[in-house]
Amino acid sequence: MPLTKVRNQNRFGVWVLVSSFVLPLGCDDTANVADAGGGSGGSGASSNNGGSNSGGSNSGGASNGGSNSGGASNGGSNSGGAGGVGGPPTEIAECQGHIYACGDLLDNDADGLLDSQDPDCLGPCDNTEDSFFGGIPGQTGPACKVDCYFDQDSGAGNDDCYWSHECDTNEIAPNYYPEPNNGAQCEYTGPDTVIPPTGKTCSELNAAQSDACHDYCGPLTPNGCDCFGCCELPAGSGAFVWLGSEGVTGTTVCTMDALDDPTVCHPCVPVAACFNDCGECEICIGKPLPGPECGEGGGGAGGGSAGGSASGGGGSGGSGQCPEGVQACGLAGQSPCPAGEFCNTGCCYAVPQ
Ligand SMILES: [Ca+2]
Ligand SMILES: [Ca+2]
Ligand SMILES: [Ca+2]
Ligand SMILES: [Ca+2]
Repeated sequence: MPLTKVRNQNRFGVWVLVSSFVLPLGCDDTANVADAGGGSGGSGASSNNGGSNSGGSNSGGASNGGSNSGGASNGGSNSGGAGGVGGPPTEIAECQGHIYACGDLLDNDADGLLDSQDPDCLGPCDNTEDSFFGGIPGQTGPACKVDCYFDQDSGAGNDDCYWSHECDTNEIAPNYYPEPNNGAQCEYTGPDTVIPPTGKTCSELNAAQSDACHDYCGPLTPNGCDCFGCCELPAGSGAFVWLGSEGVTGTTVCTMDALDDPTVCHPCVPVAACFNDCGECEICIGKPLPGPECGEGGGGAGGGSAGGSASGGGGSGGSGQCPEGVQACGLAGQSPCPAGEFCNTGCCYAVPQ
């Protein structure tokens, strides 16, 4: 699969990862969040407790859901949100049959943001709501080797994604990032190093991963990250850190507050072959939500949200928040993902099996 297709596929597959300063909401759904841009949203001036919501018709371009005539909203004071973070997920999101902190419908770190709403949650296979570290034992894999970071296991058998930090130019003395805890074991020795069991060089693996890797790990990979957990944080900064960072003694995890500290959030070089870039109108970690320039539908889709009988899943937004046919999620007024799917930086994708 060519890279372009992959990017398309993932283009908006995004966790609802928003920097804390644009997350003024508590757990109340929807929003009168008039900041942070976003579309002009549902025009549904509804009232609480059963007000009928006329819903937002997306005027911005081809919309999957089209104009939504809205449903009766039970609780949403959907004021026609001018963007802002959407309501909480309503379905448990499993990770290969397991339920972790970022898919359990609980606000585990009590910051008012639940699962995919929480900027520290990078998918249903993330077991920490208070850091970027996945927190699943063994998830970071054996020394040097990395497979799809956003699944539950530490092997490439299920995802066919192959990389080694021996290919990362940061793996040099004295720090050996992004795996300082393994010292010189993963030392970078040049782009022609062959990585078993692939028989391919670092250069080749950087240039191409298999279709199976793209198919499995692509929908799991948040905007701004490669499939091996090397992410631009915050989005737009040009700085990349490895989510699996554990410190030189294996005792620290990377958080939003520590992004500038390489001893905690270790630098990495993203793998081009499976990098999901952060598009201008996408939801990305640590970046303000898409603004009006992204189309009126930016935050608009779907009237009658918030537990109401949301008729119509809402348009996908004129901004092209998601690829055609993929439900948008995460912004004010957008419906939660259905059962069996999770909200990955703005789009609903099937949970990993
Ligand atoms: Ca949770
Ligand atoms: Ca939380
Ligand atoms: Ca996390
Ligand atoms: Ca795997």
